[in-house]
Amino acid sequence: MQDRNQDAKSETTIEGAIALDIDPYANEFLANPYAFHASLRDAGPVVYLPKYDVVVLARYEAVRAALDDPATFCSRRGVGLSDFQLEEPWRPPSIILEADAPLHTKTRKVLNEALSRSALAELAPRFDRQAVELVDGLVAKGHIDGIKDLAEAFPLSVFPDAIGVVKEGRQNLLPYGDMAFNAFGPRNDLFERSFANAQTVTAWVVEQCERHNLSHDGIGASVYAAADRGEVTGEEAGLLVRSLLTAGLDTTIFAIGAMLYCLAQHPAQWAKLQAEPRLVRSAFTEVIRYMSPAQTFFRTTNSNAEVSGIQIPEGQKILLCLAAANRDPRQWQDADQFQVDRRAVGHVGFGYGVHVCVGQQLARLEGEAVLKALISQVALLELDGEPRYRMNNTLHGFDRLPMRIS
Ligand code: 4IA
Repeated sequence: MQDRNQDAKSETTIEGAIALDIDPYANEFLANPYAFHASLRDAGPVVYLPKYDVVVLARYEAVRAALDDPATFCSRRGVGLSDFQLEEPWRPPSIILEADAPLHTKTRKVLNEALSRSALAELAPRFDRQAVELVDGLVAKGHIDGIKDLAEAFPLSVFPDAIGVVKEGRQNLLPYGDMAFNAFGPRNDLFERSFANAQTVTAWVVEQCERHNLSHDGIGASVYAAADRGEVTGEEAGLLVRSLLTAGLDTTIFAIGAMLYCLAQHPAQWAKLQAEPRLVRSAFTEVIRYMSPAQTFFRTTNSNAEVSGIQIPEGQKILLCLAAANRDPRQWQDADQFQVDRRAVGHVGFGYGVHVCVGQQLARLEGEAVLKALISQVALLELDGEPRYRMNNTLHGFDRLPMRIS
């Protein structure tokens, strides 16, 4: 299997696609992707990367069209570089992310329900209160690490409780997310290093997904309630809770980190928000467009396909560069400018189509709670040291954000 894959690699070219010698998993790219994104977009609508045997779509229209055609661009062969039809995945596949209809339709309905706006409404007051409390404490400190002290601290203080996860062992959640998001890329150093404690971390997460380990009133319990109604099996409910724990924490941490960075780097935008707090919603949307936490996802062609007149064979891995699409000047005016009052709706930072982020209302609730607390409690927000990127094969954002806050 491995060898056949290698042979295929050396022989494959996509006629009409521009081949580029760019490595989207090199440190330079991951740390500072934007110039590379422009090269990918400008080379043509369909780019081919021989190094990984992947087709890249980086223009907004092309990315959105692929996401809108899940029958052709399928998810069940994995949404990372690895083709589950050729290689064994690192864990049993997600039954929502790495699934197509009809399985996906069934599981999506369950999480849609568990994460619906009405299901989340009762969490909002607690999120708002916790955010104000946390931010007040940080203002008292004056100097903070925006990542540790806020971007991580806030989601960790609300999300595991909202799902209903036990307190002991929660330190496993972030390493698990790091593994999962690295595993969508190649087996490079980042991947290998994040898997150092894979056994322990994975075993803990899997165990916390069992019904008896979850609180009775959390989102996890409502997923199991769907199993009681016969919508999924108990085993499937456990896998869906695993999806929540995989997808729900690193993403919001990176988003809040990006938000802090954007506000600190754009004082006029921060001032505009302070003057017009009703902009919190569009501001958070703009953060996701401008600095998309999940930069890339793959699809696999389920049949021979055509994109912009270029023939793509069945079984081809397609790298969708969401972050590049979100700054495509063909779609966005002043695409590289961060504007809190922009109509950024339509960005693909949460994906698009049937797989669009099922947890985005929860993510927004968290992001907006933090932003509202900043607006009401903070006057000055600025960097006072070098930010450091947190390197990951899929997520882009910060590891350290020294800030002054008062
Ligand atoms: C899952 C796209 C990303 C946020 C994501 C990661 C993992 C899962 C879903 C979504 O495990 O189902």
